[in-house]
Amino acid sequence: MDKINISKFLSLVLRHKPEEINLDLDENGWANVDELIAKVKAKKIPLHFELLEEIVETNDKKRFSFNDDLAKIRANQGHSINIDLALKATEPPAMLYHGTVLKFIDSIKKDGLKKMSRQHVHLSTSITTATKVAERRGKPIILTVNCAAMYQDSFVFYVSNNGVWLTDNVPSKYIQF
Ligand code: HQG
Repeated sequence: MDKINISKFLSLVLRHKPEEINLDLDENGWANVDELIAKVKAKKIPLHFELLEEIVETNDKKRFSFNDDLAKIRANQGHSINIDLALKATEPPAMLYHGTVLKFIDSIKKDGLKKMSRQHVHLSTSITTATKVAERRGKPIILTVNCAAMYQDSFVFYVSNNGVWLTDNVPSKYIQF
């Protein structure tokens, strides 16, 4: 298994299915590094600490972080399991972007952006990033979110350690289609 595939497996166990390797995550999503390595190795995946460090550093989206003493690791965002990232509420930029595809547009016009299977709606600071997010699903459609108005109206925003903006939902009236 190469680095990319190991990284994908780490996304799976740190965001969605820790039970796949019987991994314990604390309420803030942290796993013990030694336990993670041992349990991944038990699946015949050749992980060791130096490789884990390399994956954390070189991951294209900086998906993972260590704590200060490198004893714990977690995914920065994107969880479907119920954990509390314990991020600080932060004032967002006036505009953020969300990349999606045509088949979802009617539903988004009606219900706004919903978190679907994840813990938050994910928003990007750049159109380029939003385009990449959308391209996973097809021809990109970029929605512009009026975060200044949302913030004015007391919606709460967070920014993950890797620069993804997170919020609970975005009603349609704040979205420019
Ligand atoms: C859509 C990846 C119908 C939404 C990416 C999206 C990102 C609705 C999909 C991160 C809807 C959810 C997150 C509504 C939203 N009706 N469809 N009311 N509201 N949707 O994957 O933002 O590689 O959960 O437009 O790059 O696509 O995993 O969210 O198409 O950063 O690190 O429902 O995941 O990062 O899909 O992607 P997702 P997302 P990683």
